[in-house]
This record gives sequence, C-alpha cells and structure tokens, in this order.
Amino acid sequence: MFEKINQYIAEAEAANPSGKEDLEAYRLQYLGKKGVLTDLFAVMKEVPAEQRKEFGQLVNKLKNIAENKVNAIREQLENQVDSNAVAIDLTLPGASQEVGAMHPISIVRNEINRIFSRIGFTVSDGPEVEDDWHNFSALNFPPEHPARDMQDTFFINLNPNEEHYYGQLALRTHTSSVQIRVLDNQEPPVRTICPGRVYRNEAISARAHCFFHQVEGFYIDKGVSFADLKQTLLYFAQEMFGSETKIRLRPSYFPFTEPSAEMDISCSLCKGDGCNVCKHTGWVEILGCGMIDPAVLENCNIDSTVYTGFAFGMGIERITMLKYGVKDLRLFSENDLRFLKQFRGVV
Ligand code: 2NL
Repeated sequence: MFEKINQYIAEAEAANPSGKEDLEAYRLQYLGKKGVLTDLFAVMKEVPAEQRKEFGQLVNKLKNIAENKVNAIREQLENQVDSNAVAIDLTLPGASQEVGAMHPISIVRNEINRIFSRIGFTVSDGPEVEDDWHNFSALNFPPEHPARDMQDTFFINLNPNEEHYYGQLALRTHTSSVQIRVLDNQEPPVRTICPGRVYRNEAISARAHCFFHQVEGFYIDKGVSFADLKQTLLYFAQEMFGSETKIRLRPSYFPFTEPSAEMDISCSLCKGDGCNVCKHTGWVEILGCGMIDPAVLENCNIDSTVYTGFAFGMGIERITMLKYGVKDLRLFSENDLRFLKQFRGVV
C-alpha cells in the first residue's frame, strides 16, 4: 500500500505537463473526482488504525505536490500568454502595398480622348500589323512614291524572292490606316479619333524611337471646311494646354491632305517669352493637319463632289513632353520607376 503511494508521489513529482491540455490531464489524474486522491481517501477507512496517520500524511503529501504543481504551471502558462501579447506590437504600421501609377502616355491619351469626345468624336481602334492598302495606297502613297521612304517601317516579308516591299504586310506607320478601316464600314458623316502605337525604322535617340504613339482624327460630312478644322484644333489646344493658348498654322505637305498645314501653339512653358523648349521663338509645333485629299475620299468610295473632310495627326509623346517637361523620349519605354513614380498623383 505504502509502496503504491510512494510510487504515485514519485510520478506526480517527476511529471512535467507542458501546455494547457497536458496540465488539465495531470490535474484530473490526481485531483479530479475520479482521480488517484479520491480513491486514496476512499481506502483510508480500511487502513489499520496504527498505520492510518502515516498513510494520511503520505496522501496529503501527494495532494500538496499535485496542487502545487498545477498552480505553478498554470501561472507559468498565463505569464507565457502575456509575454506573447507583448511580442505583437499592434501599434506598428502594417506591411505597405506599393501604389502604381498610370503611364504618362496613357494619361495624355485618355485626356485627348475626353477632349474630342466632348465635341462628338468617337474613338476607333484597328490592327498594328497592316496591309499595304490601308497603310499606304489608300492614303495616296503610290508604289515607289518617295513619301514611302520617309515612313520606312518593319516589313513582314511573305515572299523572300520579291524585291519590292509593297503588297506585303508591315507594322503600321500611322493610325490613318484605322481611319481607312472605319470608312470601309461606315458612311459619312463620320467623326472619329484613332489613338494607338505606330512604328518607324529609325535610329533610337532622345527625339526619335522605332515606335511611338499617335492620335489621328478626322471629320467627313457635307460642307466641312478649313474653318471647321481651325476651330476644332483651337478648342483642342486650349483644353489641353490652357485657355490662354494661341495657335498658328503654317503651310506644309502630306500625301493624304490638300491643302496641308502644321500647327504650332504658343509656348505653354514661357507663355511666348522665349525659352529652350520653343527655341526662343515663342511657338512649338504640336501636330499636322489638312483637308482630306479628294483622291483619298474616292479610294474609300466617298463622292468627293458631295463630301469634304479635315484630318489631323499628333504624336502623344510630343504632347506629353510639352505638358510635363519630359526631355528624353526614351524615358517613356525604359520602365524606370524613378520616372514613372512621378506620375502617381496625376489622373
Ligand atoms: C502628323 C501628321 C496627319 C492626317 C495625319 C489623315 C487621315 C486620313 C486622311 C487624311 Cl484617313 N489625313 N491624317 C492628316 C494630316 C496630318 O498627321 O504629324 N502626325 C504625327
């Protein structure tokens, strides 16, 4: 009997319950209603009187050991929870999520779309790989015309034995090709702008790249005049660069317009006083335009004796450089976050 209690005492002392569940199991084993101590107290009556005192002392010893251990470990566990709580500092800032920015070319393209949408222009889209007809021939560039050399691009040579490039597919050199496609499907009156990426075979520098972005626009209806062109472009310039902006038109040449002009705006940086951007002239060129050549209208099965139209084209990079003072075209396609992050706040 005594041997058994001493064994219990040794076990109770040696046990080292870790964690809440272990501790509860230990408590039930010794102190629970159906535990060792309940049994021992029950047999106490049957112990012979001369041994009962010693027996009682040993049972008490076991009870104290079990109780003390349960209390000590419980306290230890509670303190541990506290120390964990201290390790989590709820006042620390959370892990931050990087906020992106719109690309400056997208910002300006969207702004151009909004400005022309307000005066009834729709926005049209088309393929970047074009056939000769939509990129050149329909626009009055006959085969072997020198104007094709100025728009040298990347050709997809379908027939390597063929010496001439015309008749083959190419990366579009302007988005006029989209306007020709609009006219394939729609009768005048038409008023649309075509934003998109275009390609030229050029050496890359601060001012030229082998791809850039363009917005072209046109309006074809009965009685559209050069005055309509001028007023539309004045409205655009003032919405884009501020209501004080002035415009001037200089005669120019494009194969697909007659007459043709280049448009300057009064320098938005120096307000016409003269600076590096306007090369001290007070004016900067922003786009080309003109009345659509009757030959182009006829190519699209539009009766040029009934309808007239104006058209214009601008480089989005150029507008963006002027609006945000960007000095090098290459910054737009190098993905340098130091540059792109500067447009975070612009909508
Ligand atoms: C420039 C000049 C221009 C056009 C584009 C056009 C389109 C059709 C018919 C006639 Cl479908 N013209 N587009 C007209 C004049 C100038 O772009 O400097 N672009 C960057």
